[in-house]
Amino acid sequence: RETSSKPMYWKVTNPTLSPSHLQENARSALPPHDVERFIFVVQGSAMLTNASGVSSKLMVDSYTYLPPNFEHSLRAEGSATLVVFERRYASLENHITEQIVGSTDKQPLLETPGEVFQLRKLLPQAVPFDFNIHIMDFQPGDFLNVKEVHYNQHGLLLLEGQGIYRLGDSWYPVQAGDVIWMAPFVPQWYAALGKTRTRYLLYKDVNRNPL
Ligand code: UGY
Ligand code: MN
Repeated sequence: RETSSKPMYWKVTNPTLSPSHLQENARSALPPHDVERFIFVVQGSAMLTNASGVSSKLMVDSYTYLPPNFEHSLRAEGSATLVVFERRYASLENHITEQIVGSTDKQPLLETPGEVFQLRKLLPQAVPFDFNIHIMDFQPGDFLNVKEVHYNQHGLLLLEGQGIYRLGDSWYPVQAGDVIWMAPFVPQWYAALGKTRTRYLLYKDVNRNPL
């Protein structure tokens, strides 16, 4: 099988069209005021240092959540490819979020009533968090049972595999490296094809009144 000899998620950074990567020693700036940040490593590694000088090395498949106004710097040691989500934090009285560093493989599988895909969530399902990142796995032939419609938006990166994404009345063949943005209330459905597992990473806004 093509994936067995290649590093995890290699297809994301070796797509048909040339992707952009962080160069060696590249450094991030801070996000704007009140903006939270989530970083997931797809290729290479990145060194995260906080204001007290504490560093953690983020390897492929690991991630960090950085609360709004959390001072940090991020440096790519070699070339690296990161997925970065940023949004203006929807604050709630008496709630704060804290920095999180984790990796997908350490997150437990969650119940998915009525569905067959495997689900992990990278952030706590707690009220202070105004979004979550889901990692969803489908075996070839698996599909979403529910044709979903919901107020939440999604940002999706296909990490492994291939299949068909239905958005409204359009049907898209998709493969590792492809990205989808789903607006609120867009009917959505996925079926996994091919011979290898599909894994995708999915941003979802949660825990806030959408009105
Ligand atoms: O949680 C979700 O909304 C997820 N099941 N949606 C999706 O995969 N398009
Ligand atoms: Mn959905």
